[in-house]
Amino acid sequence: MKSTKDSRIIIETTNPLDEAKEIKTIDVPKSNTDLFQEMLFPTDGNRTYSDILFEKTNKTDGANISVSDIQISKLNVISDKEFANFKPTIKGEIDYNIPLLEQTVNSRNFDQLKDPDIIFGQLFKASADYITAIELDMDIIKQSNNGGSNYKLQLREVNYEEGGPPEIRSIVLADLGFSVDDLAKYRQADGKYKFPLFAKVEKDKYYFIGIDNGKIDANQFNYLRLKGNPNGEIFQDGILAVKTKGLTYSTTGDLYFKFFGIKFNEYNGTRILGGTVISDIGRGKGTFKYQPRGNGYDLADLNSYTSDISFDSVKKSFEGEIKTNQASDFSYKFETIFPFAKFHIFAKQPDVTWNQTSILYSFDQKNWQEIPSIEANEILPNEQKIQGIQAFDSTISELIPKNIIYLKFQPKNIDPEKKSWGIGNFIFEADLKL
Ligand SMILES: [Ca+2]
Repeated sequence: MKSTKDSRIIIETTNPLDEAKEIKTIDVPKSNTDLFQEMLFPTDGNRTYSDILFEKTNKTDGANISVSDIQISKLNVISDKEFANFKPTIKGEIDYNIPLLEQTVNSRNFDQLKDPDIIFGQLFKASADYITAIELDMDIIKQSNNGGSNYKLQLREVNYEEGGPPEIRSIVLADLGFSVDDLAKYRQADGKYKFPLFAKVEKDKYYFIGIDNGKIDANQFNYLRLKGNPNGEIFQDGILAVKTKGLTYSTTGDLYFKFFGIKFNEYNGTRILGGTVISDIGRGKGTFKYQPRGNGYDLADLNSYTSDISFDSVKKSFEGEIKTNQASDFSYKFETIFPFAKFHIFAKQPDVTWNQTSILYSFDQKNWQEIPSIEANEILPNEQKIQGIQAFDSTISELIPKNIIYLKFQPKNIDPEKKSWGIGNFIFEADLKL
């Protein structure tokens, strides 16, 4: 929860008979980011409660409070005296805004994008494994009605050895389309433009970030004038590059840029993936629960993925493309901290016309077992009935408790007529021994 002002709320369980039982009254400090709150509480054994009520103790204190991602777990206790021994919940919180590499001199204008069919930008050596955003500095040169067509901000692979000629490759690792009219939403208070662009990269390898104006009618009255440093010697780990008609040319100078990356939560050196909650439920038992959060960075939680894999935040689904002679798969590695002997998978096919999916699990990445699925019927909110949708709802028990499990997702019995495959509403849960 977060609040625009210091405030205080009372939290109660209630039911339709208006019977209420207070869980806790808590102070909610002013905060720009969500603060995690955990409460252990007994219910009244003779009553059934159906709702949780959050209420400000002073309705007129002017604080705007938001509460999100509420979870309730049933605890394995007999008396609330046992609450004293509970371990605090471990949550995977990721900071997506860690400053990485930057070059902040912006004294020179670069006019390359006023010519048609240009890809122009910066080669750089990646300084971390993930990129989440890039900030650029530019002037928008436009005539009144030219706002509609799309530029593309692209992160591409390059062939480059220091000192040699660069080659910007055709493989686009991540891209973001935007029109001149969209730019206002990326504009920062200091006038720079910060674009969200997620990519998993290899540290110490060179990449290209730049803008493709191929869809724009570019000329001296309609272009993006990028800014940077005329002295290319100051930033050593990269150069400016232009690609046109399939050929790459290097040019003197470096852009103004700031890259941002990710920092995962760790617990005793183990990375906790973003959508994870590890909870104590009492008497030596705990639960591990993971589900993608749909915040645009869900690929960061994957252990591996082929370049065609994307996450659709609206459909809450991973999607891959089926192409002849090209692998399409992704995998998770879950480290549960505490051992588990039983786990549960829940998932379903995002679209019944897509190719079905195999989910395999392994504890050593050598022996893989397929997780069974069924074909279910689903009734949509508009009462349309869908038959034969692939669904996973499986519990698997292991004799020897494990701390690490790998899950691999790939298209099942490929039908070459189908272009897409994927998985939606995915949840992984394990019963932990604390
Ligand atoms: Ca340079």
